[in-house]
Formats: sequence, structure tokens, C-alpha cells
Amino acid sequence: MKRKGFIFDLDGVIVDTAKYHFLAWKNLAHSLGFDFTEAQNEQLKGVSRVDSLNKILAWGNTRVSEDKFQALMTLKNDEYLGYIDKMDDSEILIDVPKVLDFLKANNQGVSLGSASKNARKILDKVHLLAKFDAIVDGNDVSKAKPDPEVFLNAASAIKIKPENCIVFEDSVAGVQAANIANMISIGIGSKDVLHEADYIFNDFSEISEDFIKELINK
Ligand code: B16
Ligand code: MG
Repeated sequence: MKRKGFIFDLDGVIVDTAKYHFLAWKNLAHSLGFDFTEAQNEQLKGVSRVDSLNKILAWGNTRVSEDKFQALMTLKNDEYLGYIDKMDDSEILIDVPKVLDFLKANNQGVSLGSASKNARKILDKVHLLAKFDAIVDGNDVSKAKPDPEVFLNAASAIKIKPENCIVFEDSVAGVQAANIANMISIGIGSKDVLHEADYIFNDFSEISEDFIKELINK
């Protein structure tokens, strides 16, 4: 069998941490005197922490000093980490371990490509850290998705050419990044939102072993 690279986004693909980002950003917005909605939270999927705060402040018509900006970033992340600390294996999204184990059993490269600076901590909490050959996260990149940097680094970390990589992503920007990187993009989520992806599934329970074998042998 050929050896391909399978690159996983984290939030929205392996675990649903968007709900924790939402709680922490909402409390931060309230402390600044404005509201933050679930629809706005949707728009922050795959967006880095610094870009997220910039967007939220703009939505709230609020400007802050650079010092205050840094303090708000720390405040939000501290609250977010409080939620992460309570995570366990039960928060892994359906059939993710099954797919990871199938890839390992078939000697495929497995890499993480996430915008989150907390990726290692989250994978550790849900006991999936050891399933990855390489982790590329928000600490390793200078350009945010849809720039392909995170996925190109995730491919090179496992020594597999971009055209031999497959990306699992739940955000529009992430699907675009995979496409720009010349990788096969697999959207995890709604067809209405992720229509730029090469393939789209609601979750991993819809992804068969035969389909993965086809991707490997392509
Ligand atoms: P952190 P992903 C992204 O993760 C999230 O989707 C996004 O909502 C978050 O703002 C970003 O990580 C940064 O996260 O504050 O933990 O560094 O989907 O690229 O795995
Ligand atoms: Mg995501």
C-alpha cells in the first residue's frame, strides 16, 4: 500500500472546543459591555486568537490599548484553559479514534494542522497525543488559514509531499488552505458551508475504510 499523509485540524474535527471558546469570548465581551452571539462565534472557527479578538472588538465598536489587548488575550485564554482542564476522552468526536487507528495500522503518516496554541494540551487531555507522528499548531506558524503554511509544515514534518496529503477540516478558511496547498480537502460539517471541499461528510461515522483505502491508493 502507498504511504499518504493525513492531516487533521483539531477544533471541530477531533473535538468540539468551539463551545468553550464561545463561553470565554462571551464573558469577555460582556465584561467590556457588549454581547457576543453564537453566529459570531461561528465566524471565528479556524481563526487565530489574536485575529478573533480583533474581530470581537470591532463587532463591539471598542478600541483598546496594546497593553489592554494583551491582558484580554490572557484573560480569555485562562478561562478557556479552565474548561480544557476538565476535558476527557468522552469529548472526542465520533469515530475519530477508529480512523486514526486504521491509518496507523496501514502505515500512513498522521499529522495535526491546527491554528490553536493549546493543541498539545487538548490532545493530551483526550489521550490522543500518541496517535500523531507530528503536531503543527498555532505556535509553529506565522500566517493564518487560508494561508497554507500550517498544512505545508504538517506535511513536511512527516516527510510527505503536499500532493500526497489529505486534510480533514471543519472551517471554510481551512478547506481553502488545503486546496491552495494542493492537498485533497475533506470537509467535516455542513455541505452548505464547506462546498469548496473535494469531499464533505457530516462526521467520521460516514467515512468508510474503503473510502480511506481509495484515498491511499489514488
Ligand atoms: P487558541 P483549529 C482554532 O483551532 C479554533 O477553531 C479557533 O476558534 C481558535 O480561535 C483558534 O484555534 C486559536 O485557538 O486560542 O487555543 O490558540 O480549528 O485550527 O484546530
Ligand atoms: Mg477547526
